[in-house]
Amino acid sequence: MKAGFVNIFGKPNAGKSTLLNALIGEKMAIVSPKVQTTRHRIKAILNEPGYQIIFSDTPGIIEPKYKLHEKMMQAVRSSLEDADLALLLVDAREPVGESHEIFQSLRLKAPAILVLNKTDLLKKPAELDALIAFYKSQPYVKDVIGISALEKKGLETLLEKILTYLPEGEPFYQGDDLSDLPMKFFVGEIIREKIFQLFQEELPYHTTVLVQAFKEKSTLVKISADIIVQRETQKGIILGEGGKMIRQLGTLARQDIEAFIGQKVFLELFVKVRPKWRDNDLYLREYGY
Ligand SMILES: Nc1nc2c(ncn2[C@@H]2O[C@H](COP(=O)(O)OP(=O)(O)O)[C@@H](O)[C@H]2O)c(=O)[nH]1
Ligand SMILES: [Mg+2]
Repeated sequence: MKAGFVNIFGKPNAGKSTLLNALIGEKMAIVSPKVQTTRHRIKAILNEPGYQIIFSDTPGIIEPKYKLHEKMMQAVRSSLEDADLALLLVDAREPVGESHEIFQSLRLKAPAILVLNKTDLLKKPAELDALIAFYKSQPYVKDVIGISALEKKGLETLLEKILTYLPEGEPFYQGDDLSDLPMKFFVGEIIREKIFQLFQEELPYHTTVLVQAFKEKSTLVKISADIIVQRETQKGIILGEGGKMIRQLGTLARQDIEAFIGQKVFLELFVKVRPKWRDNDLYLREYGY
């Protein structure tokens, strides 16, 4: 039996959350074309005969600008500590070596596989060669592989490579749970994803979601959630004219939550203004950061 923690690191937008979802075969982590969508460390468990892999998605590595960012980088650090294997994810279109400094600064103790993602977007396969050559010569890299997380290409080879570095051991988690995080967390994340989809520019970055209630009734699940923003004007935007935007948000989120939990959902959303919540320790703790 093999078992261990395989943690995914990389710059914002490299495709870390997409890769986690593709490896697990379920949507565990929200994805968006915007940077800094992922704020937590999200563990997802892959149970197969002969092995258990606990994958962790992490926030993209950035220079912290406010306290929320510091919490996000703490999530990255905790993933560094328990990694048995690191997947260092790079957008294959980036200039050779652009992520190199970040990876060096991680001071990894675990072995690392360098994963070049988004190869579907390269025009010529030769474009990969320079990247592969560069990273193969770095001491912290054990192996290099090109994949497309979006098109699920190269994932079987990646899994084989992962298994060669996975330690022998008994499973860390029993049962068939996909994650160590509660359902409330995933519901909040789905709502956050829709906010990233529907609203432009800075608004999603000023927003968080707190699921207040998740009650299983006989025929449906009743969920109520607060959408937290920093300013009154932002509340107005989320509500929209005559409540148009929040209704649309509610519908999109409800559909995905129903698909995720496989049950009918009644979803209630409230918008609350909490000035400067991103820099307030008490609020950050209350909202799960
Ligand atoms: N074309 C292409 N797009 C990808 C691939 N992987 C991720 N993306 C896209 O890149 C964007 C960022 O992905 P996400 O997983 O949120 O990146 P993260 O910030 O590293 O977690 C999203 O729009 C994804 O659909 C890939 O292999 N090919
Ligand atoms: Mg992400």
